[in-house]
Amino acid sequence: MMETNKIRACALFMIAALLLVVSAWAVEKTGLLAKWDFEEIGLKGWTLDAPSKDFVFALEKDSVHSGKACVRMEKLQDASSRPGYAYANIKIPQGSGFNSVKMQLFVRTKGLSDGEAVIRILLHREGKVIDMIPMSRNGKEPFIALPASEQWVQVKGTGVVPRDIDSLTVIVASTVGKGIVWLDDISVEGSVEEADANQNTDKKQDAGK
Ligand SMILES: [Ca+2]
Repeated sequence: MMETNKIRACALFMIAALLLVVSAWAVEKTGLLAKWDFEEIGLKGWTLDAPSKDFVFALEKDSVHSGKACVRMEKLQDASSRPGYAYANIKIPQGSGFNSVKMQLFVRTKGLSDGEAVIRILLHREGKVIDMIPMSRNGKEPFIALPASEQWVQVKGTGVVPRDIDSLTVIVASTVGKGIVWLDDISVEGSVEEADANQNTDKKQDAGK
């Protein structure tokens, strides 16, 4: 009887150990690629590309979401063929195998309607832009539309990316309208998601039929 109990205990231990190994193996591989809270680092990493002074991208110390600073993007004129944008490059660690990118940020706006300011993410391979990531909720539009809100709101976007990309460019732009966007606590995370990647591929194939 004693021996049977020992065998049972041993079998249970082995099953528990096996489950632990399987669950560890199934855990997603994730990594933070970039984070901007605009505190000590300020606007380091961001570049403004605007043909006139009608487009502003600057640090703001009032009404922040976190700490003592956020960023203010302001479009002073409605009519402009090329208003401008601000961008930041992010390197993807070699061999990470990331096939999904998640972006989170906090935003508030003044004077702009839903979607008049957007965030786009460009994919690069060997120094060349190869695509934009569809980041919207339905996985089709190649941007995150920023909502009109005078209070801070969290915005999230997730997109599938090829495993062999080497960098991303995050672009903040205002398409139409005249107004202000404040951004804070922007983070970009890469992950390896087997199931999701397959589902999204299926969706794309369905959409193409
Ligand atoms: Ca902050």
